[in-house]
Amino acid sequence: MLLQAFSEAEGSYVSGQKMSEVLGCSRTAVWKHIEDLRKEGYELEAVRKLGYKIVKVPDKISGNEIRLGLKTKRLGRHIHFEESVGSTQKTAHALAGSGAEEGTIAVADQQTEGRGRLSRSWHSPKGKGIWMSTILRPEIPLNKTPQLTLLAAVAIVQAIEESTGLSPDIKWPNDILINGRKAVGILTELQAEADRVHSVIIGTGLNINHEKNDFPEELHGIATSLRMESGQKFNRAQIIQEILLKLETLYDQYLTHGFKPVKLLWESYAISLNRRITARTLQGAVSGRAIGIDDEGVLLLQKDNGETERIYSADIELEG
Ligand code: BT5
Repeated sequence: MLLQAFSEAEGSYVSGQKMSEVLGCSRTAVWKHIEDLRKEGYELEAVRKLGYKIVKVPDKISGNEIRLGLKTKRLGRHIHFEESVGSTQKTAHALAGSGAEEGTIAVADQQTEGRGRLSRSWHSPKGKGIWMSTILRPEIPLNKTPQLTLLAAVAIVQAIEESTGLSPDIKWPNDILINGRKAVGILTELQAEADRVHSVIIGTGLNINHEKNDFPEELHGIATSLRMESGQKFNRAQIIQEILLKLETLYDQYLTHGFKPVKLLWESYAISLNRRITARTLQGAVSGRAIGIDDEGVLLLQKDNGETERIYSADIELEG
């Protein structure tokens, strides 16, 4: 409740009077609540006659920290947080199935069975990253849903740029790389009937405060974190807020203006375009030049014989 008052104050001071009203206690009892916040890791500044203001939020994501200062209208307004969970995708599927509102997020401090595409696993250690699934309910045909993976990738890149000054690249369809190593994976899953999308669940795994040895041996050389790339630690809740804000802005734009503006942004961040690549699909490997994505988000690969192949789903290897 007290945090709600700080959130509404949008970074300015909350007076003792206001706090005692919100908490329904005497002004002298307010300090006890302030002490509780300090014990939880909040740093507060007190100024006579003005009251208190939060100057530092602890690196926790239990819901309150995400809400405090969140600037979105819909996304992240309902937060389902768990310390440890199998997979936030699973939680979000259950929430979506029982009617959760658009914008609901499932987030955890740790995942024990984090997953990637094709049942691959996603390493999600405690307290190091963002393991989050966002429920969207767009009224779009099924074949357009891959566009949302690309949209999410753009939003996350923008949020990383804004929060850290780093310059990530997107590798089609769902990897975000920094200096060639993977910092983010996106997993988009659907609840749909033949002709109707009930929900799109966008899973985001973002490595933030890992040091090299926080990754298992097999990921050394492949994976990286924002900390490893910048030498700085980051507040995860603030990055979640930034992701949700960018995601909401782009998503609203997408719902009114379609995929075109997202596509242009996506292309500006893509490192997999205009290069020779090998796409490994379930049907086998195809090599050629990645010449673009079409209006549905499908990758267009020009083979050596000049034919263009449409790639719907694959792992991409960049050559040269
Ligand atoms: C992905 O799959 O990149 C999608 C990952 C999505 C994870 C989020 S976390 C929140 C939500 N809940 C879930 O359970 N999942 C989502 P894919 O393109 O298949 O890549 C998986 C591959 O990335 C693995 O086989 C490893 O090689 C590598 N990998 C695993 N963990 C990683 C990590 N933390 N950082 C970088 N690479 C990793």
